[in-house]
Amino acid sequence: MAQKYKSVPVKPSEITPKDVYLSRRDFLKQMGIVTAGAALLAACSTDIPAEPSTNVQPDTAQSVDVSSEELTDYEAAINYNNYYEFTTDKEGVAKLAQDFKSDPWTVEVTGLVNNPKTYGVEDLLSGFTQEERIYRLRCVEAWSMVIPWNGFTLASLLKEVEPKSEAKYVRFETLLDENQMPGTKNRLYPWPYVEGLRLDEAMNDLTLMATGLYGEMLMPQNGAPFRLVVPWKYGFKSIKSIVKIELTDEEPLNFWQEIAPNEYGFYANVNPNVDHPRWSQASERRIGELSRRETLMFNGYAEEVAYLYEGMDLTKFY
Ligand SMILES: Nc1nc2c(c(=O)[nH]1)N[C@H]1C(S)=C(S)[C@@H](COP(=O)(O)O)O[C@H]1N2
Ligand SMILES: [Mo]
Repeated sequence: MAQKYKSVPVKPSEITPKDVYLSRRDFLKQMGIVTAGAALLAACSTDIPAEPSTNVQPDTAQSVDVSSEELTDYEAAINYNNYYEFTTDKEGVAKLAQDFKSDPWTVEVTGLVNNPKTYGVEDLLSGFTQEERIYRLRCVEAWSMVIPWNGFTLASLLKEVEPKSEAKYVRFETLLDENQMPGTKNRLYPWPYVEGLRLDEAMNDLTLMATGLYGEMLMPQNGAPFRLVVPWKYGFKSIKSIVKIELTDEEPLNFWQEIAPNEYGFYANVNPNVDHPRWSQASERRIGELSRRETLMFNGYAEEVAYLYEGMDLTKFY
């Protein structure tokens, strides 16, 4: 399969503009752009996904006039963070998270390792080589972005703690703090948020511990101070605000698997040929574009990661 699927590099034109991605509210102030997007969507609504995208050229914007009602719909479409600890309302996360305390912070690295260690913020920011990585982020809900992250490879951290030979998986845990995270008072969800990777996936060079995006420190709604980014997997694998990393010999049960095992698997590799039980995964809505894109095998990172799944039947749900 490594030869069957090729990697597709992110082109500069694919990068989700910072204003679209980060400060949705500020972006709205550029009314021309916003209204143009809304107008075009209203004009050709039949084949447009429920949540329209945004990146209409400013030139076009000048010539289009729409009402403010459409603006509201448009804002609902792009005010987008998934962070259920705050709220399930994508538009509400940024505001609820604005006072989140991400410093002081510790990340405990424990379990089947020779050198367990608890890292502070400075240890992680200065102890590992910080890089910029431009990655696609493909949510299981079939929308996507392209984001320039800052961070260091998870591999560099794992090498320092030295996984034991019995270690086969890595389990990650998000902070659970009811006082700061109002969504966690909802007992219907199995808090804390947990994710997991196979150790070889965790050691892959693409797997990033993100500390920032667009050259700035991570914002709380994006998972400050440290979050995982696993670009070939659906977005829910990219767990936010990590407090604990544990090396184990058992496959961790992740948050979404626990909630709906028939809909969310452990591997959750982006795969256009395996649909979600309730929707197709063949295409996606790229934030900033008007028409849908075809979803790429392994989100376009096959060359880097297909070897990890040799022998697995990729037509099956994992
Ligand atoms: N702790 C935690 N991590 C999380 C989530 C969450 O609800 N809680 N949502 C996930 C989902 S579904 C996606 S698509 C991405 C979204 O990341 P972004 O808001 O930075 O774009 O975060 C992932 N990490
Ligand atoms: Mo997601």
